[in-house]
Amino acid sequence: MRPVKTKDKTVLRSLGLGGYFGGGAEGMVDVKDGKIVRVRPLRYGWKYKKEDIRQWKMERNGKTIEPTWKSLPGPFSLAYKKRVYSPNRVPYPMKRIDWDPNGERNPQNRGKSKFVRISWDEAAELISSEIRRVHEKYGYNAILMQGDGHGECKTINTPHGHPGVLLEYLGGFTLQVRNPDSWEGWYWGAKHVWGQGAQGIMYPAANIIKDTIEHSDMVLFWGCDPETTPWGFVGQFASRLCYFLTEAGIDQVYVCPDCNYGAAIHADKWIPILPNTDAAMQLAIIYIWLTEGTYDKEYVKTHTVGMDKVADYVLGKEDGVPKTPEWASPKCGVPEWTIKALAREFGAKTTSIAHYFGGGFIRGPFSHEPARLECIMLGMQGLGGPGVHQHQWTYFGLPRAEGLGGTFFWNPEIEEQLALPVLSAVSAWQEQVIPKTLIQNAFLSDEPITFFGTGAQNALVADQFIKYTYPIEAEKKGSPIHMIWADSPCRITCWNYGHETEIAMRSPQIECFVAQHPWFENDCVYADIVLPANTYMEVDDIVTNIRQGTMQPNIMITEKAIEPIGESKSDAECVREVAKKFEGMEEEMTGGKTTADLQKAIWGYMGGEKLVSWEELKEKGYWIYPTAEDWDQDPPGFRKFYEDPEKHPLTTPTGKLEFYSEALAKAFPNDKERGPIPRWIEKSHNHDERLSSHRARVFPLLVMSNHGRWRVHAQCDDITWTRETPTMKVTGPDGYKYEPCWMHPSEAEKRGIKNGDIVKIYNERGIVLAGAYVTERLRPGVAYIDHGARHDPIKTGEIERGGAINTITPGAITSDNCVGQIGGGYLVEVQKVTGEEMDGWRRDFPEAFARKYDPAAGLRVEAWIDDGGDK
Ligand SMILES: Nc1nc2c(c(=O)[nH]1)N[C@H]1C(S)=C(S)[C@@H](COP(=O)(O)OP(=O)(O)OC[C@H]3O[C@@H](n4cnc5c(=O)[nH]c(N)nc54)[C@H](O)[C@@H]3O)O[C@H]1N2
Ligand SMILES: Nc1nc2c(c(=O)[nH]1)N[C@H]1C(S)=C(S)[C@@H](COP(=O)(O)OP(=O)(O)OC[C@H]3O[C@@H](n4cnc5c(=O)[nH]c(N)nc54)[C@H](O)[C@@H]3O)O[C@H]1N2
Ligand SMILES: [Mo]
Repeated sequence: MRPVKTKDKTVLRSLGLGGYFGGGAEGMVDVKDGKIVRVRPLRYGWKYKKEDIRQWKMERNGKTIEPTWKSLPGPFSLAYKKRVYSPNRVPYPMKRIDWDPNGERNPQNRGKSKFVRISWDEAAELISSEIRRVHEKYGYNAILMQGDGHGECKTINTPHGHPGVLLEYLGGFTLQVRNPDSWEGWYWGAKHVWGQGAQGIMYPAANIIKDTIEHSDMVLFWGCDPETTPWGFVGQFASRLCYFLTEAGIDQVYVCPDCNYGAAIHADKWIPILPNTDAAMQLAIIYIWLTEGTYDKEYVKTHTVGMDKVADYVLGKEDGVPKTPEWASPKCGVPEWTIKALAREFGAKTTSIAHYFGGGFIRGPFSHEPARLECIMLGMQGLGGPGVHQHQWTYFGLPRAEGLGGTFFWNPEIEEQLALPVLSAVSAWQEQVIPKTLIQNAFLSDEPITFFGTGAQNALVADQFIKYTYPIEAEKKGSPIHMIWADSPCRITCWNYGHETEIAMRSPQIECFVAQHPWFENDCVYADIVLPANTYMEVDDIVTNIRQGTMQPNIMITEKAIEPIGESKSDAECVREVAKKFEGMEEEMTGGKTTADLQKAIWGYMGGEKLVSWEELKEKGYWIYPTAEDWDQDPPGFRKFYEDPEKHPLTTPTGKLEFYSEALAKAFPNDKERGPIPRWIEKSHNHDERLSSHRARVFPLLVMSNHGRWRVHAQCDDITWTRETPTMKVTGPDGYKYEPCWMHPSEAEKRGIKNGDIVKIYNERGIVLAGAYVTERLRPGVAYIDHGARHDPIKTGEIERGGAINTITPGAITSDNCVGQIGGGYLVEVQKVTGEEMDGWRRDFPEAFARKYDPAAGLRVEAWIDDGGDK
């Protein structure tokens, strides 16, 4: 029998969903008859032999670990063809039916009225004439670009920021600055303790994995799930490493409210803590060390400042309250004997702490406090010494590759010469900026808003001491916002107080809202014009998979897999369609370069000639960096500082670990939330979200909101294969697939809730429907629901069916002088939704329940098209 031909071609992809930061989780895509038939891991040996690529090896107790010879993408990456062919794709340009730029704009109907098909030319004409009108009437700063967000790994067609390239040529624009969402606590807190690096997590991180493997007795996975979140960016190598720790006899202790997927497999001990109460337990650990003398006193003397002030607070000399385990236990929900045992183990054993990307516990109210306390704990145990580090588990810290360094991202030269928006999302470089956490305030308030620090992710710590105002002065062309161009329309689903954002999007001040997106979801619902962008399967590009968590860093040419779906265009092309309407602008933007020219130019910027000839790269499609011969010579983490703090100071004002920050004391003498030393804060005028609050009588559960195992934020909520798992969606009695809300059996029973029931999670900010998932894998006192479920409003600003929990997160920022966002650690109640209540909503909001819905993938795009998409 002749073998069946199962594919016509195989192309390469970087399947991580981090976006512009470069890729990871490489894959191979098989295409037959113009359709994607399967996505599979990349066999590194497809075009290379193992001998061609130097590999690394690490050892402990006679066991060894080395990279695998194929990539290990997460499940949603392997299922991504379902995302590409989703019934949720935007098929053609659309306009809201009752938005008329020459007549009534009906902003009050955003989120309610449907859309009609328009041609590409009409769309470009509408957008360009709106830009001209707004420029003339209000000036260029009246246009806001929302161009940040994660997304597919592309370079030339990078998911976010292209509108900014055009608007920049046309004069400028207001930038929505993406606050350091993953890093809030580290950025606003830890940076003041140890300086260093962009986001505030410990940096440099070279070789800390090797050093931990060789020297640590214990790793604390503190607010970390290595079996879930590494998937989003680089795949599953983090999992292998945890199995290796077990083999090598290194203890793994998990501190988290849920027995998360990593804990379930790898934990020697799980310590279930209440959300956002870590600071209490940390203080009690420090109390034990101080009273039992089990910390590195010599190191503290030579490497740190302010231990005395912290000790005064912890021992109760400052406020009369010693921060004992007995004091901490009712606050954090961990028995005092467990706290003591952990403190003693941590004090006696060589210990590192692992997070993946920030960690769930530093995105709550006052998140700078637990972050700073962790720096102090590590400092008290000799940070930088053998086996004492803070990890971003496998994201950083794997061996250095030869020749790595010449990358395209964050390279202003490339931005300038190739018109690629490489800097767009993370740096504030426009004169008028609005932090993403303050967007609704900006639209709803008549007063100017002020804030300390733009929050830009790569800003120096000095930025946090600068006061900014929006709008800037009129002489500097400051203006309130009147038009928005968003290529990452998921503010509602991923940021603070989404229900208020929904109301803000209806402000008459916003005269035109353009959303450019591959899928009709989330904020698109509130748009006036929607442009169909396409996915990485539909474009030629070039990407680097250089994240250290990628076991074999590489460059790859990603040849188009399929033709664009419907009338979609790449993000760059969408913007060029509009640019065509401005004389000479398209030529200006591209400099006459084709995609093929750009691929070669980018490879050149990366120092490509030194690595591999262009011809070889083109022919093989990818190039793997060998491990550097001298990789194990890099000093691990803070080792140089550890060895000689005078010669190798940190970047803090004193050059030491600042347990007490003189800079904060001077700049913000009246700050009760972020003082010069970290403290336990029961409540403030910004946040009253503790179980001790009178509010907890009505809202007695604390929300934990992780990063979805089966999604990357708002991405991939429509993948049919993963939606079948009960931890991704709970099928309600009405057939709708609800977002799971985990509850402990004791909490469920109290409320008469059974597994599979439709429940409502609510507080003063609104109601979110979910499906009950009753399990002992979550401690009592907590309601757990991931962020990012697809927005499906029943009543705008009030009731949400899709499960987008961020519609009811607090609107207030981290604390007075920190424009960070709150993801979890706030109060709610959960109740069973009765048949009567559901019937009432069905009666009052019939259009919300009549939307075209497909349980396998969720809402279909036709749900929002006026004629049901029949035209
Ligand atoms: N409750 C809670 N909230 C949180 C967090 C939490 O822990 N709890 N975590 C926070 C963190 S750390 C983060 S990073 C943010 C993430 O928030 P975002 O980065 O905003 O989330 P994403 O959904 O990954 O990406 C943004 C949008 O880009 C779209 N996109 C993807 N590829 C493309 C493309 O090629 N072109 C275009 N035009 N669009 C594309 C996606 O579909 C999505 O709508 O969420 C934050 N929110
Ligand atoms: N599958 C998948 N992968 C992703 C993403 C995704 O959305 N999905 N997002 C990507 C992005 S942008 C980021 S920033 C990273 C995020 O990576 P992480 O920051 O590591 O992820 P989180 O899920 O927010 O938090 C990790 C764990 O913290 C625990 N936790 C939650 N709240 C608390 C608390 O109050 N105290 C303590 N001690 N523990 C707590 C939970 O067990 C949770 O599993 O992941 C990246 N990778
Ligand atoms: Mo993030």
